[in-house]
Amino acid sequence: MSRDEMRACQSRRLVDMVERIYHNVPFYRNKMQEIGLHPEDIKDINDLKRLPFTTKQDLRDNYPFGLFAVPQSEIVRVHASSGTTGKPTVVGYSRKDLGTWSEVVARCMVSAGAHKHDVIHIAYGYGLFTGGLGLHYGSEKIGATVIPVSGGNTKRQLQIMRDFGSTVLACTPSYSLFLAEAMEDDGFVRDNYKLRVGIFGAEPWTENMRREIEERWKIKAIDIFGLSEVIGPGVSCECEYQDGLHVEEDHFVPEIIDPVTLEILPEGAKGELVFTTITKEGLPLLRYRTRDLTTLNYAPCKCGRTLVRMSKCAGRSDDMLIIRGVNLFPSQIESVLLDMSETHPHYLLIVDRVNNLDTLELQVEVDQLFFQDRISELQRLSKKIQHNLESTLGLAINVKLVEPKTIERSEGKAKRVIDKRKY
Ligand code: DLL
Repeated sequence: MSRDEMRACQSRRLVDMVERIYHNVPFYRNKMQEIGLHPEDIKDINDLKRLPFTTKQDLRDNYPFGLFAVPQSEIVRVHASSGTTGKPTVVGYSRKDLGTWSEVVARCMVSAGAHKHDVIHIAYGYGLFTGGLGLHYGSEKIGATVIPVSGGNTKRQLQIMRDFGSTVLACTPSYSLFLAEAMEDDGFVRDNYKLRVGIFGAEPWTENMRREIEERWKIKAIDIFGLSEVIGPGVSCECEYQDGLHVEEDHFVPEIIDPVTLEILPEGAKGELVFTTITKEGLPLLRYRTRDLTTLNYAPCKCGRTLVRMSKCAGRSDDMLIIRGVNLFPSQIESVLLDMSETHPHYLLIVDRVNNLDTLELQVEVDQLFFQDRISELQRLSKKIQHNLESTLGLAINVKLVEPKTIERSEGKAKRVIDKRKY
């Protein structure tokens, strides 16, 4: 599509979307009424900037299904990702949304160089996380042979990839390096694999990491981006030129704003990525603040695609961490600790990457009374904290108990996280 055609398509879809959410979602109707905006005021895509923003907090306030725009009977799938505290962020899909999702992921797979003769090994987690099932249906749509391995059990992953002749690997970039290392350690031989492309995302990664993956696996490593709230993986993806991620902008309209002033920034400026979903039925989102930092480039790509490209995401404007592909807010740890009487909410999280796998150590201050107890009691307590954290966050964290008042206090914002990872 030319830019004019794309804007015409976006305009039609935006007008329709605003009409739908105004009438079907009280939250959006109230927000628009507060600023005196009516659906008929939105005439084309240029009016997008007049509409209000939506945030993760809005999803939380309307937990679990309050922002859905169709009756529950029309929702055919639910996924979830981490919220800022105890409650997850819940997303719902109508049947049409699942079709859209398969379509955008299929486009991503094709732009990454995959086709119907490929054997696609999906090692993203299957379940509430959108990675596994998102890549799954998009890969089926292009007619490839899909292997739904899901995460974990590295030896088995390697064996299946080798024996089934997998040609495409889909997982987080750090796990692909972990697999490469395990392959060498376990005496598997690269030449016995048919892998040619990797489709990696769900966490930030650098050009250095790309080079390392490409050298070790002798494959082309492609970046795929997405977030559950917008649809899951498939919001954008690189092509063979690896020069920015093509945004599926006929479904998800991107804007870049200054995260502080909320002003829209000019093309090429780095800022926070905002998405409006113009075709989704289940959970349409108006100007959703992703908190991801990137830039947009509207120049057509060498591959011929005219879709706007976003640069590799280089960070976030909030404190969300991504650990082995799992999103983690420090506030989630805090709420687990606050629920336990033996600990204080004074903690320090140390994140590192050892052999390409993220590691987490949590130092927690224990109540003085408790600290005088026997070692076995302390061990029991640290196991209990570890268990509570794992069952709430879905992440294994190594817990180290420390005496009261040993974690440095700060006069300003408490420093809760030390991230030693070098991407
Ligand atoms: O991570 C969806 C996904 C699955 C994308 C598989 C790609 C592959 P969430 O769990 O909701 O969804 O996490 C979304 O992860 O806001 C970014 O901060 C980060 N993220 C996702 N992809 C990339 C990427 C999935 N390619 C959050 N580069 C987003 C950098 C990424 N960050």
